[in-house]
Amino acid sequence: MRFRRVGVIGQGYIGLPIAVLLANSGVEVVGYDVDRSLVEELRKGITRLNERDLKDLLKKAISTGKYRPSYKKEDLMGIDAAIIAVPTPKFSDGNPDLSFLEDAIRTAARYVGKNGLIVVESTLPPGSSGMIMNWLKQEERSDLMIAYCPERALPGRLIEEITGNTRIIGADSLEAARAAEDLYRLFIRGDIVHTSFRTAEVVKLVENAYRDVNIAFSNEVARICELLGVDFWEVMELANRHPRVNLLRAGLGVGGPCLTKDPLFLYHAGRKLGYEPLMIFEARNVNDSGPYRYARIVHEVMDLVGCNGRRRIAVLGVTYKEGVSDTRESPSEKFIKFFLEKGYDVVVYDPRSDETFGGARAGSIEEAISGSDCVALLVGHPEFRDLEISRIRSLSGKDNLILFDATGILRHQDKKGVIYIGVGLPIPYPAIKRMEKIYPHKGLSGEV
Ligand code: SAJ
Repeated sequence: MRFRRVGVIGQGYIGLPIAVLLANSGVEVVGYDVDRSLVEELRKGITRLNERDLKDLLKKAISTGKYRPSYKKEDLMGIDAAIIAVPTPKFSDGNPDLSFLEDAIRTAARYVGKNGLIVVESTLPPGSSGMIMNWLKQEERSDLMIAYCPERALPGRLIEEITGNTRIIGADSLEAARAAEDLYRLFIRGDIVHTSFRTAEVVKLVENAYRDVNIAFSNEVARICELLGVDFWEVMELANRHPRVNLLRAGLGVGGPCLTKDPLFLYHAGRKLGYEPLMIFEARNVNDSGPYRYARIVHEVMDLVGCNGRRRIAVLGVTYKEGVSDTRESPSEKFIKFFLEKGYDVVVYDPRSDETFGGARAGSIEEAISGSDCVALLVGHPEFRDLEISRIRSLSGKDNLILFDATGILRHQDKKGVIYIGVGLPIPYPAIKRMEKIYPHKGLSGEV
């Protein structure tokens, strides 16, 4: 199938890169989004996403006139295909809320030309294809072809991964599969593999659930190491020398819009059909409980050290992982809120984001640390890689500074003059070990 004009619905993390890549391949692209201010920025060549090469690709696509951002649905008129990249559904009352998706599908159905194609990139709960077919029927568009090509790109490496990764095309007709492949071949060089719509739904969810479960395993091993007085990071390094072992990094928790939600789609799908997927659920619980666990340990150590008066904690890093500016579902949020609720002064510094989750924003790392009783390094941004414990200590001006390191970055340095608490490292006070019995982990409920 030949594509002259394509609509990309949703101009966020996935929709925007795809729209500009397609436009630069010579196709006329309408990038539709409901967010008017976002569209106005895009028209000026400005993007909020800090992704390598994206800015240049956007500028080029605008200058050639092939890419047209719009908040008006009518601008989608005359498209041969629509790619849907709206936010993944959220849960409400244990069921996925598909309203964004429904709106996008109905919009596409009104503007895609006869016998055209709709491709969904957004993550779907298993069994969505039936619902999509139904919406198309209601719109009297049973002529349209439909395919599911779940995105697999890693934020921080979006362009590289969108163009290079293997793509799965899920479609229940050969025609739709071929049309989707023709469209995707215009901007990707990775392999393309065909399967059924439902298999593609499951594959997407399995990928993120797999990662979540694996990280939960590392987080659990790290907690055991803390109590056994063993260094998790050394255990990880040594175990990973086994040819068939690959432990992921432990940390404060797991964040971002994908791993925090996708495993639950899989969990609910199993549960609805009468099987309770315990491991997937417990992995979510372990990862979700991290911020509370470590906040409690830090708080308890503060009590033991006897920090009197109003306490001040400096939080370094609020994004959901290192090297990005995205703070969605960041574990830092729960950590910060714990201390705000306990009445601490929380001062936040992140070189990549202005978000503070209710804390006060510091303009520099020095300003954040100065006068703090505790410094919590939560995210391993490249900008924090050269931090030195001795400098942190002198900037704080405190004799008994508590230094919490969720990243493992500082673990090899001399800890003189600070009380160092690190994820996966022996817990410094015997009393803290008793906490394990007092507070078993509670994650998804958000209870402390
Ligand atoms: N994390 C760890 N330890 C690790 C790696 C990550 O604790 O060893 C944490 C991160 O700090 C972060 C969370 O996990 O809080 C998620 O980060 P990530 O880099 O693992 O993944 P995302 O959420 O940025 O992107 C994932 C990717 N999925 C997989 O790798 C299976 C990406 O390919 C998907 O396209 C994306 O989800 C998505 O949109 O679904």
